[in-house]
Amino acid sequence: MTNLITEKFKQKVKQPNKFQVILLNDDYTPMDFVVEVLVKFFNKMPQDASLLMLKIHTEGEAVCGVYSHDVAQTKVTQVIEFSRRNEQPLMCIIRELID
Ligand code: TYC
Repeated sequence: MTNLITEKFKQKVKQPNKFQVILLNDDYTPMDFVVEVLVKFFNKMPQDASLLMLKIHTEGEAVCGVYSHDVAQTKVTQVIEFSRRNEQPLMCIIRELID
């Protein structure tokens, strides 16, 4: 009975949506620069960053991290600003994770 009442009045807690931050391959950005971005903005270890960079290079894209919308948007802005300041065309996008 107690359980029934608890169930009936239990608040529905909605989990916040998650967003993948994805780096895209291009023909121009140096591999070392992409590794630097992965270490600097996605907190990857250099060895993991190298493997992830190669995955993007061969497959066209890869997920670099999953975050709340705010954090994901900030990562995209930081990566694109840093790339343009260094005259690189590297592209970074957000994709919403559907559950
Ligand atoms: N394809 C690039 C090159 O051959 C390297 C690269 C990897 C560029 C990943 C972008 O997101 C990227 N120099």
